[in-house]
Amino acid sequence: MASVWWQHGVVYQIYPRSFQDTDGDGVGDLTGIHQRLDYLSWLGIDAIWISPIFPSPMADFGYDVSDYCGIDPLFGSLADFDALVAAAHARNIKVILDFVPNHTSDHHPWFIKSRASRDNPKRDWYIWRDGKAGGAPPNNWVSQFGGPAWTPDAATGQFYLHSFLAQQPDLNWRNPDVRTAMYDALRFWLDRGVDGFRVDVLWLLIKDAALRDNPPNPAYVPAQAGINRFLSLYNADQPETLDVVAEMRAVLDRYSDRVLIGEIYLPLERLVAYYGKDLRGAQLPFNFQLINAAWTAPVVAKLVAEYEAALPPGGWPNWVLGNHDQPRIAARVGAAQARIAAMLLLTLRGTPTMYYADELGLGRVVIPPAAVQDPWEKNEPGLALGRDPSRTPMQWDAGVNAGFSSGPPWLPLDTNYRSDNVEALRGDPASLLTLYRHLLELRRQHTALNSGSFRLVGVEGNVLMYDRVAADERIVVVLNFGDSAQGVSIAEKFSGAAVLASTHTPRHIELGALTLQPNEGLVLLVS
Ligand code: TEU
Repeated sequence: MASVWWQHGVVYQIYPRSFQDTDGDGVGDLTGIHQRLDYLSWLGIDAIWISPIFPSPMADFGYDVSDYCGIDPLFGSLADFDALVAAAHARNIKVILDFVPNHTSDHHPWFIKSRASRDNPKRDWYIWRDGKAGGAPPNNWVSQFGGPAWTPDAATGQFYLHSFLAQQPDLNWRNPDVRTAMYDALRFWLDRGVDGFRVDVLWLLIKDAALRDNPPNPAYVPAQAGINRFLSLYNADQPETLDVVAEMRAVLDRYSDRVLIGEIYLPLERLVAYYGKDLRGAQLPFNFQLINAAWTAPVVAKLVAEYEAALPPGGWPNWVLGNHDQPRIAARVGAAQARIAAMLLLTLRGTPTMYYADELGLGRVVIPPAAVQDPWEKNEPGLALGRDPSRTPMQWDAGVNAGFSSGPPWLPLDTNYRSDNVEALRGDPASLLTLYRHLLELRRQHTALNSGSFRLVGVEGNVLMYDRVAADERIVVVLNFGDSAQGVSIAEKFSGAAVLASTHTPRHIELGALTLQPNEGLVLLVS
């Protein structure tokens, strides 16, 4: 393998509250992740990205950080963290942390000082402005979680900006002292052996210097989240943001083999700018296109081709099917197509990121109103914006609380956990888990899959075909996005092909003719 680990490897996202609890409080912890490393080795992933584990009041479940250089006692201690990193590295698993630079918690000592007085040295670390006459906020910006992005603070009579909850005040990234402090935090973890960072809302860090009003969004309808009322012209994706990304990258580049991943929800042409000038930006600006795409072969073919074409020279692609903010893939496309999605994710060119429990086929877990946790759901109820249905506990076995915790879990388990759990599915040759593990193994074994070229072979009806080629091997992937059988006319090209993987019962290819069964996908070794 010519490429580096974050190129040929596979990232697995762990939502730590929901992976494995070891102290019975119903919330997962670092020791739990440590104890489950053997599962991750068995599965065959290369790196774990752990959602935030830092001290936090948990208003947004860790995305409100009150100390960038510690571990919240809910998850364990720094000693537990060091032990986890050592144990992961011993198994050749890299550890990626979640860095949340856009905002802190309102409990962070920096913000407590900043709000204390207008002349406090930390005042300018956050974004404070006078309201308009009559007490209106400084501008029309909306919080991602509903309501105005400004909250008045009685102590000093000004408003502070928060792109998310009022408990998540935005840092002022135009202030050089903020940058220095945040880069120090990165080094704190890099020195402890962390292999990289997934950076939260990277495209939001810098705001328009004049804080101008956003223009209304002509396409907005009231059934949408309030954030969609305006176009994010002045509160997002400002040109100076790319300077910050380059600076973060420079911090990582003082260490060997580290990766900078950016969470960026932007249209393709803007997303690829985050690779940076001369590729000195994020190595992996998260590519979320599969998350909102209509699930058909023509649509997916088009978006893959456009993405490949838009990449800067040398820019390494990546693919994401889901995360802790999105409906799960099986909820979006159904159980049969979740197998196609797995095959797609693990055979496209570029680094795949898996989301925990997607390999078990978890769907949308029903959360009774009284059990709702997500602050977004609480702020904007009734719009189905809640993220709890994708954050439920990992299902390890058919025992008490699915083996997740000895105590009541913080979110309910899926009712299917007695059958759909790791212990039951790992022994079943037809399970999605078995398919994931097999595809991960193939990806590791075949240079064509982990580092080879990509070419769109064609689309026929609802079947997508592409190939991956390395020096001495050609692998063809054929995916039926539909639920009816379909013949594929280019089958003669597959003569002599060996089936490396199938979503269905292992089968061989008839010479000169190939009819895909409904929802069937095949990975073929052609030569
Ligand atoms: O999410 C960023 C974010 O903007 C999401 O809310 C996203 O826009 C939405 O889910 C798209 O449908 C990050 C974290 O991933 C999220 O969990 C945090 O709540 C948020 O930032 C604030 O830190």
